[in-house]
Amino acid sequence: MIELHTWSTPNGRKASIMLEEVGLPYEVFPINITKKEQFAPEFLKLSPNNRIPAIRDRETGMTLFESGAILMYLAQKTGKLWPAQGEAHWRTIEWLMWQMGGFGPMLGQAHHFLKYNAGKAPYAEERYHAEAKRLWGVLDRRLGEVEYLAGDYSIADIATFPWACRFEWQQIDLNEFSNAKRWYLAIANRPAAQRGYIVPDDKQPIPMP
Ligand SMILES: N[C@@H](CCC(=O)N[C@@H](CS)C(=O)NCC(=O)O)C(=O)O
Repeated sequence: MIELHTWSTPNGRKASIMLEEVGLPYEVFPINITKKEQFAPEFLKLSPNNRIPAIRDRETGMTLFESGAILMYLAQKTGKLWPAQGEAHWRTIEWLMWQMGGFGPMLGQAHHFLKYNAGKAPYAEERYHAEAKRLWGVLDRRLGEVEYLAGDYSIADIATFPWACRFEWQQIDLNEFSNAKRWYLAIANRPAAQRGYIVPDDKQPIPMP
C-alpha cells in the first residue's frame, strides 16, 4: 500500500496517474495547499520542501517527495513504464528532466502571470507566454518523430501530460501543435489517466481541446 499525499495540481496528478497506470493500491491523503496544509509539521516530515506530492511506501517504509523521484521509484518498484536499460532508459530520463526543469516550472510562471495576475505585469506575461509557446514547440517537434516522448508510453509522458492539461491557462491553442495534440488526446483517452487525474478532486476532469 502506498500513501499518496497530494492535491489537485499538475505535480500531484503525475503521482496519481502513475499509481493508476501501474495498478498499485494506494490511499489518498489530501493536502489542501490553499489552506496551507503543506506547512503542517506532520507533512514536513515527508516533504521538507513543503510541496505536494509526497508518498510513503508502507511495504518498505520509504518516503519520497519530488514528483520526478516518485515516478522513478514507482516505475522501478513495478518494473513498468521506464525501460531498465538501453537508449529508451536514457531517453526517458532526458525527457523527464526536461519536464522537471522546463515544462513545469516555466509553465507554472505562465499560470501566475497570464491567469492569476493578468494585466499587472506585461513584461512577465510576454516572457512566460513566449516561453510556453517555445516549450510547446519543443514538445510538438519531438512528438513529430516518435509516438511518445521516449518512444513507448513512459513516466516522461506521465510527468508532462498534467502540465499540458493547463493549455488554456497558458493561452496555448492545441491546433497549432498537431503532434502534441495527437499525443494529448491519446493520453486523455487512457482510463488510468482519467482516474488518476481526478485525485483528490473528482469535479475536475481532463480538459478536452
Ligand atoms: N518540484 C516539485 C514541485 C512541487 C510543487 O511545486 N507542488 C505545488 C503544487 S503543483 C505545491 O505543493 N505548492 C504549494 C506551495 O507553493 O506552497 C515536484 O515536482 O514535486
